[in-house]
This record gives sequence, C-alpha cells and structure tokens, in this order.
Amino acid sequence: MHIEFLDINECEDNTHHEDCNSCVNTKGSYTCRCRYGYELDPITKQRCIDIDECKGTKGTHYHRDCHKCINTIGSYTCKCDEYYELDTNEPKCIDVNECNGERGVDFNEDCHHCQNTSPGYRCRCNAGYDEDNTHTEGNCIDIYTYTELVYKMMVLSPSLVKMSQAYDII
Ligand SMILES: [Ca+2]
Ligand SMILES: [Ca+2]
Repeated sequence: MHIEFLDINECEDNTHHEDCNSCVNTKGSYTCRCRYGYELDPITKQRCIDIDECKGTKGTHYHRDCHKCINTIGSYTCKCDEYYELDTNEPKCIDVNECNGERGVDFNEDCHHCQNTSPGYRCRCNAGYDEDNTHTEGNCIDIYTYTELVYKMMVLSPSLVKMSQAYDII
C-alpha cells in the first residue's frame, strides 16, 4: 500500500516562524536558510538565531583589530582603546589621526609640528624647544624654562650650591 504524505507548504502558507530568514519547504516540515550573522537554531531548525561573534576567536569570528567585542543582533561592534576609534566600514579599531584635528583640542597647544603615530602622536619642535615624545601625546618644552628650572633646583639644594660655589658657578 502506498501512503501519500499530504505536505503542508509552510513557506507558501506563511505559517513558518517569523525569524526564519528564508523558508525552505521540506516533506512534512520546513527549514530555513539564514542571513549572514545568523545561524539555524540547532534545536528546532525552523528559525534563525543571532551568532554571538564575540564568543568566538579574535581574528576568526571577529576582527583582530576589535579591542572589545560587543555582540549585536545580526552583527557585532567594538569598543576601542584610548587613541583609537571605530572604523566606519568594518567593525575594527583604527588609530585616531590627532594631527588632522584642531591644535589645543585634538593635539597639544605646545606641539609645533604634529606627526601622527599609532597610538597617539609625536611632535617636531621649533628651535629653542625640546621635543618631549616620551608619552603618547607629544609636546614641545621651552628650553629656557627648563634651564631656569634646573638653576632653581640647584639654588634650593644646599649641597649643589656648595658644589657650584666650589667650582665658582654661582
Ligand atoms: Ca551577533
Ligand atoms: Ca594617532
């Protein structure tokens, strides 16, 4: 005896799960094809669920330049470290070019010639200034102010004063 299955086409009837991205009718049932960023629910196989990319491996499931992965429905985004910003095209962190910004706002007021680095920036200074690029944010220091500071330190330190007197500096 041959029994003919009466198949209901849930895809045509629109009785499939609303989270089924693309309905595929099967004999006696249906399944789904899922959009990028979604996967088939392994239990029901009748709906698409968000992939938590952040639970995966950096560089494989989410971008290697994503500092802190934050899962979103259908995708993910990144929280970036200081001196970095989120790229507009990809979920990754890119260096901020502070030098393209405004003096005194995006880079130090005293930075004469800003040069972008990743992270931060360094400074080239005019004559009479010392370049201080030991920190992420470069700076230019007036040599005169610096010399004056050293002189004051010598004056305030008795041993140095004695030493300087011995050498007839003061
Ligand atoms: Ca996701
Ligand atoms: Ca930078």
